Amino acid sequence: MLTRIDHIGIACFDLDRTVEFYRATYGFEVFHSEVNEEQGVREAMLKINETSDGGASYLQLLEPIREDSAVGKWLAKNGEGVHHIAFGTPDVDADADAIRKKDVRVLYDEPRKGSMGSRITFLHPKDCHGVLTELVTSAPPADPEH
Ligand code: CMX
Ligand code: CO
Repeated sequence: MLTRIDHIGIACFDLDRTVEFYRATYGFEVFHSEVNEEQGVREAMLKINETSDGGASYLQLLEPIREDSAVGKWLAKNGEGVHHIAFGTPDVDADADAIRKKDVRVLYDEPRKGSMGSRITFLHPKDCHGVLTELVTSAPPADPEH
């Protein structure tokens, strides 16, 4: 079951300048940043609020590290802007399977690695009224005994 807006993915040419815009304009700070080689992006997660399902909502600022990545190609065609939305779920495998049965193309056979150890998959924008849609299950909280 999809229980929150996990994040909005925003494509930008210069991650550091875009982070600075969000800090200076709204006061949002970087909660986490990483490079996701598989997705071809350098990214910053800005935490906006916690959500009633125990998760949180973020802005995900994305700068391509390769021109032929999904974000690199999209930026070349469209310029900067909102690239995708992501819904959070406790069980991305189950939700992806259920949505696949509704004749919506799920882009990956199995979820892949997303921000902060999450597992993610995507739905084809052409099957979602023009919106590239991500499903995400956060990593479980770290075990305090280890
Ligand atoms: N939002 C809406 N429509 C989009 C889109 C987007 N982000 N990206 C592509 N499209 C549309 C294009 O406009 C195009 O439509 P037209 O045929 O009408 O022009 C069509 O989809 C095909 O687009 P394309 O430019 O030929 O691109 P591809 O088919 O090569 O790739 C997609 C599109 C969705 C399969 C690819 O972007 C993808 O695999 N995305 C998932 C992975 C991803 O986005 N990773 C980055 C984020 C990582 C993260 O969130 O952690
Ligand atoms: Co995302």
